Amino acid sequence: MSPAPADPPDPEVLAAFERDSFVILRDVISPDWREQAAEAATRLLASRRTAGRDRSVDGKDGFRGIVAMDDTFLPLVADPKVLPTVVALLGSTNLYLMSSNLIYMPSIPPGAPRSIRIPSRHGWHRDMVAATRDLGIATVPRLSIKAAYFLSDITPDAGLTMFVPGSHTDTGPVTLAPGAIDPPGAITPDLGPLDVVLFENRTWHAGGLNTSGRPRLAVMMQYGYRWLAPIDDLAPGLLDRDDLTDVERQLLGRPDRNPDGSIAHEGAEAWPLREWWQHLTQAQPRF
Ligand SMILES: O=C(O)CCC(=O)C(=O)O
Repeated sequence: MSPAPADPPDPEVLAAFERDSFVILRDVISPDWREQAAEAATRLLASRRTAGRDRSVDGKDGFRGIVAMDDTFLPLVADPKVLPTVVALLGSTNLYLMSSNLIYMPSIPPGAPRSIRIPSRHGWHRDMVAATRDLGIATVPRLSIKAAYFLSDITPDAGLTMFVPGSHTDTGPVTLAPGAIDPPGAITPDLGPLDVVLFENRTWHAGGLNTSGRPRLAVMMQYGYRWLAPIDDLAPGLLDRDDLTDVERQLLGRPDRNPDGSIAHEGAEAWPLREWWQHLTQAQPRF
């Protein structure tokens, strides 16, 4: 199978990301897919499944590794409207999908007791906390890009992910005024239902406060270098499927192995994305 046609990354999108620490890509998903994905998400959440489940306080729920749980999510793996920007921002084709994360955030009525999004537990963070701890907050590099899709109604009170613009180059922790739950300058992106927002591991972000009266459903696809450890459980069954492209199989974690199972050189199995990128950009491979 060939990968879906794609356009080279838009330099203005890349510049906006470098300035703001996040960028919105417009009209990426279709209304039909969005509806199907919301149904698939609701089915998963209603199930008793515990493998990969990620429950938290105040009714937060979700799953890690959803691309292996329902085929509805597979088209996101190598979404042709997203992948070129991800490759350009990470500056490499030696990439894979570290995580596909469904996040269910219940609505909490204004004034109702809650244990998140309070001053002592405001929720602002950078991703890949272990990398930051090991390498230092000022020096940790860009390691991953998250693409966040929202499957439920988007209203100002829906609790979309919030960002501190420009924060990927900050060299210290985020600071909040006493009693505040958001740092100065924090914004909620102006997203439409078919849009996706990209951000990186160093972007300071937090789930907003959902007071909409409806649950908020989000899917976060996290791409990173193939030498980083996966966050989700491995899904070897997906790698053998013949209805996926080689690019998808790379992104789903095909290891550097020869067909006979022997060890191939490091990066060998990143050829699908490398060839795809060369074709897309006509660029000589740097990687
Ligand atoms: O649920 C959200 O909006 C934020 C999720 C988040 O912080 C994360 O994926 O790191």
